[in-house]
Amino acid sequence: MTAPLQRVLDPEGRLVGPAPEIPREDLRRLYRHIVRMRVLDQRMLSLQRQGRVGFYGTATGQEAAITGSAYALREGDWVFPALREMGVSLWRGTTVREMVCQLIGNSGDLLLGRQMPCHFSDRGVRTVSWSSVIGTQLVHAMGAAWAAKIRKDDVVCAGFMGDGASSSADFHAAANFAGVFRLPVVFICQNNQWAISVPLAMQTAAESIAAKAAAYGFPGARVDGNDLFAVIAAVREAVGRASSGGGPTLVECVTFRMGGHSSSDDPTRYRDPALVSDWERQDPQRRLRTHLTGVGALGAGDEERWTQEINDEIGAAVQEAEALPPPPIESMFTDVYREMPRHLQEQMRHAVAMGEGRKVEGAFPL
Ligand SMILES: Cc1ncc(C[n+]2csc(CCOP(=O)(O)OP(=O)(O)O)c2C)c(N)n1
Ligand SMILES: [Mg+2]
Repeated sequence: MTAPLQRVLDPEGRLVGPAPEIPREDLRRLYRHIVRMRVLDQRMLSLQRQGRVGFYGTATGQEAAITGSAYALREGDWVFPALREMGVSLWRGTTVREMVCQLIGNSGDLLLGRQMPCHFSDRGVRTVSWSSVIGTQLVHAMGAAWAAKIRKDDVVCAGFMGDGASSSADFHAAANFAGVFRLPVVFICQNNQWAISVPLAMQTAAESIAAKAAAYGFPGARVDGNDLFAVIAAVREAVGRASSGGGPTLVECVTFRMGGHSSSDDPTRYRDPALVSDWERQDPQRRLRTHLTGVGALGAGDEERWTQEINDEIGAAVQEAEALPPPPIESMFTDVYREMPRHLQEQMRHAVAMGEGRKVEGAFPL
């Protein structure tokens, strides 16, 4: 049987279940974060269209799932993201400037220009580097959770994935091990209905993604991913279970990717616009705004003021980031080995000289 969809805030912004405990000031911060993510997406996609960054993947429509998960995790927990979770790093304190530098891949980039744009991570806020290869981060999350368990650290690892990733072999390996060893891991699936052009119905014959947890012997929750409160409640419960030795949970956040898969995609070629309009009515931002306005947590002018502040923040970040030079050529070689092997030292010498337009005697060492 399909797990019921857990919902606290309906699409009209009415409470239809018990709301998780959230201080009023946090409610305002959470809403502001959703606004920040959305504005950032628009601004970064526009930079991409102008050729100022190479690639971008928006999370528009999925902000509640991302923000709610970030809020429910504890500061010391580790995050293993996929493409759409830059908002988790931002919630934890990564700056917009650092993010823009990563998109450009310049000398201000924490990742030294080594990752594709949007393939973001920041050790300072415990988000771990990931690869484009779908699902691999889940095995990493499971492995880190295993280490935490062995070391008796009270750390929960959150492995994020899309609906497409739930079909990967790595999902199976991670979930299976996590179940057998009762590891402190939470698998969070942002089921946005599409894996590029492949719709959910072509992705799996399972009744839901949450249902897959049963096969691995741990609970699966299926929540309305456009409902911030439902996401917070489910991820909180999962983090509590993991932290108290109860093992893993799979949380499926049912949501929708409002834009293309990435800046390289044109979803109008495979997706009915009526479906997009349907999901517009479920918009996570609007429903939270309606609710918060109704309970007096959001005042007249708050959103406008925040949008202005966020736009100013992004404008300044882009200006500062675009003024930075590329990473130094040496950074292709450094920060890989503790002691750089001799042939790499030689290659570095050649590369630096070539960058300066100098000739170096001798053959390029391979
Ligand atoms: C193993 C592997 N197969 C295929 C791809 C190509 N690819 C990149 S993103 C993507 C779809 C991912 O969909 P989903 O997991 O639902 O995440 P979403 O992009 O919707 O957030 C695919 C198939 C890949 N990166 N890795
Ligand atoms: Mg998807």
